[in-house]
Amino acid sequence: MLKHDFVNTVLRGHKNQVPVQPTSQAFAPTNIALCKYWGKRHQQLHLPMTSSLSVTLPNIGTDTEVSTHQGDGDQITLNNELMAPTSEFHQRLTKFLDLFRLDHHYFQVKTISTIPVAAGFASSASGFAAITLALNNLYGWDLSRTELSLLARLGSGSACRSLWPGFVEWQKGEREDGLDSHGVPLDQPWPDLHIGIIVIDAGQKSIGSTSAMAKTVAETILYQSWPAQVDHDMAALKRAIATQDFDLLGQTAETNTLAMHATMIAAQVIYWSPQTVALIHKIHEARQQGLKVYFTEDAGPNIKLIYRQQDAADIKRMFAPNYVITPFAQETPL
Ligand code: 2P0
Repeated sequence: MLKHDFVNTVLRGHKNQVPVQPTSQAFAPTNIALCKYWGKRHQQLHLPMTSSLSVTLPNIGTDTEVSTHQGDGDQITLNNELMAPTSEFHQRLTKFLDLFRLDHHYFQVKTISTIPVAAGFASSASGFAAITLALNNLYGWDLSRTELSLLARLGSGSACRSLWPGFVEWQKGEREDGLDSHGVPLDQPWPDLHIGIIVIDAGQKSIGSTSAMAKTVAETILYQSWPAQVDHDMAALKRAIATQDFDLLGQTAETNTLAMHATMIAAQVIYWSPQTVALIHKIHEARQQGLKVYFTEDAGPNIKLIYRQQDAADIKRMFAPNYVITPFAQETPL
């Protein structure tokens, strides 16, 4: 009920009961956090313990088409494959759609992930941002980006950062009802910034991030240090972005990732593989030799390199990233 009340509050004044068009389509990009979201203060409303800060990856995300459906349940396809109602994908999306069944019909949802299947990073951020945008069009709600961010958050916390291009802060908010916990764009471009994704394992992770973060919060006293780490890192990242201080940006993002993994390792959640550790050593050695390269890592073994255009050729030669993204050099179709 809590989630329904939240949705009703956000939709107040926009609440068309019936779709204004038969079908609608939307794209949303994925994002990578430089200061991580790790731990909730409210499970149902996806309210985070701390703020976080990400960069949006233009063109890598989810394309979603949604229409109403007269069958006896939601019909959901992912990359043209019909999802079984028992699948985790179907169940998670249906639970989200339940919040918007204003006239009690079902939905047909066609989802195409433009995230390469082999890239080994989660698509829930772009997925829930895209379905929120598509529903907004379908019902003609005409919501602001902030309101869309609030709704997308209910699908997956990190989705609330995927409504804008560039650097986006998810402000954790203070209110119990969660109406002040949403993305805020920084609007400060960094044209030569590169993200290089190194795929170590593209398979399903051993434990999903939702459970992993709950376990970390519940089971280790090391987590108590996390909010202070984030306060420090958020301030440093904002300073780095404002002054284009690349070393400060890279060092802070890398330290923040290591601190997040330290808290989860203390709770017996270990996403690192031997290749992850070897790669971290290789990055540190390259840096000692003068190459300006840093990394970040999410809830999985894969590594994302952070570097600039001037080092792109050396990075390609030394690390051969599987995917290279220039977040500010490409237009984000939002
Ligand atoms: C992040 N991650 O900031 C962090 C870093 C994973 C590691 O946001 O439970 O899939 O749906 O709110 O959004 C992954 O968490 O979790 C995530 P829920 P979500 O990108």
